[in-house]
Amino acid sequence: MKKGTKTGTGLKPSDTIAAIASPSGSGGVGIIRISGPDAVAILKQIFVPQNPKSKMIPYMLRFGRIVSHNDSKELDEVLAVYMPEDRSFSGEEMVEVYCHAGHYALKAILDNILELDVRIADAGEFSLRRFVNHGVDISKLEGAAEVVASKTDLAYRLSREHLLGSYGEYITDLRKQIVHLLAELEADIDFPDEDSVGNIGRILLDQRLNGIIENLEQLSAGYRTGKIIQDGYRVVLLGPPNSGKSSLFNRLVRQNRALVTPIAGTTRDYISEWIDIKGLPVELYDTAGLREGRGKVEKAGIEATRRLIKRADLILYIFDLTGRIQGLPEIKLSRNQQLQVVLNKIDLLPNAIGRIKKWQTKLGQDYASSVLSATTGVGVKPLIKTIYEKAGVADLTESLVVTSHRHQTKINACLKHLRRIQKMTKMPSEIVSFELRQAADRIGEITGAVYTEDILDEIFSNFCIGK
Ligand SMILES: Nc1nc2c(ncn2[C@@H]2O[C@H](COP(=O)(O)OP(=O)(O)OP(=O)(O)O)[C@@H](O)[C@H]2O)c(=O)[nH]1
Ligand SMILES: [Mg+2]
Repeated sequence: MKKGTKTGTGLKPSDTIAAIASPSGSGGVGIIRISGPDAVAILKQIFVPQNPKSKMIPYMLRFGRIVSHNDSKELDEVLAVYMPEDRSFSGEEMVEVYCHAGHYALKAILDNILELDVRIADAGEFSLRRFVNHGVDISKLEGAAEVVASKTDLAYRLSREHLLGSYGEYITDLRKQIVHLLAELEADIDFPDEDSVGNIGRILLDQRLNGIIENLEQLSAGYRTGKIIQDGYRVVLLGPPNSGKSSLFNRLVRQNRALVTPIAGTTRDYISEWIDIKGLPVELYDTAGLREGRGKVEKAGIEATRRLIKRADLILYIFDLTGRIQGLPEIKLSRNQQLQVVLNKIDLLPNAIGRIKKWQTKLGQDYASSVLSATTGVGVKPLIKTIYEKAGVADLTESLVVTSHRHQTKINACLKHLRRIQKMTKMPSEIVSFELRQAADRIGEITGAVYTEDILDEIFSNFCIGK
């Protein structure tokens, strides 16, 4: 396993790679990217400019045809551009070809390129090369991937912050503080003295440490919110047959997405849709519930519901207010999961106070209930507010937020080492040094100030192909 620092890595690639960079499906324009020392040479073999006298000038688009390299058969009309290594995304010679977006046009051109001395790019390989050649902060590159994946405006704004680098700068600064502490400590490590801890002194060490730990703890605490904003808050609808799960689902997603019929057992397979509650991305699931299933299809549907329950953040358990008053079935909730009871069909019982009370008595104090009508929409707004409150997302307007599980793991690992020093008042200087170095390395792995090949693989393999 190679270890490296930002400059002078042994990772510099020497081959040329290509990939389709535009998303699959239909659209206006498809993009093919080529990066590496032979990018221009490859283009020359397959591109015939409209104007034969036109020259290859960096960043100037040229119109022409892509032809098959072996029989000169025309594959598409395209625009092509060349970017020199000092001014390209990957930090290598790069070419982009803008062709018609259809899958077959793109594939024909790419196949044609891959028959030359070019390899298909791995996921995230253009970004990896950018990191290796330009030393760009990894958290920025991950921010770019988050921008693409953003599900609401708020998620987009957060990921932009990561992309623009203020988050990475903050992390870099925290690491600098640790490294600085380490340097001061090691200046005098040849004269170990248990009480003074190098030439810093225990009191000063503790003071500095506490400050860093506090900042890291704040970052770590924001992760729950960051994760929800990035990945979404998962809400699963459960309840007896015919209680109105699908009706409520349709009401919340504002379209007739799920089948609704008076027949019990209408929904078998679950469906899901995204909704946006004040920037909170909610992934809502309509399910078959947990009824005793008869038949293979029913059973499979209920099995799927069980799996969904495990992954839910919030369960909305829907009862028909007018139906038989019953308790909740046993559902094992983990520490972070919540359950909210919904009493539906209030429109059928306008004066239902007595009946609502009976339901609440049966269900017990633990479960607050929302009373509403999926059909008329009465009481749905307060439910939406409840969902938002249950998600418990902090106000994010100003703080820097951790959205990535990888970063959170590194921050916590860093904290673990720093807390060890904090806890042991009589720690020999060498051990303090060791823990500080570990802490600095872990947090350095967020931005790529410190990395191993394995870490890079893990990070960039999660990126898209062509990114
Ligand atoms: N009056 C009234 N009827 C409702 C309401 N919600 C649902 N219904 C009716 O109740 C019946 C069942 O509704 P669904 O939404 O299909 O119920 P479900 O829980 O998805 O049912 P399954 O998928 O079969 O488990 C349909 O006839 C709906 O029109 C409501 O708020 N008021
Ligand atoms: Mg249903």
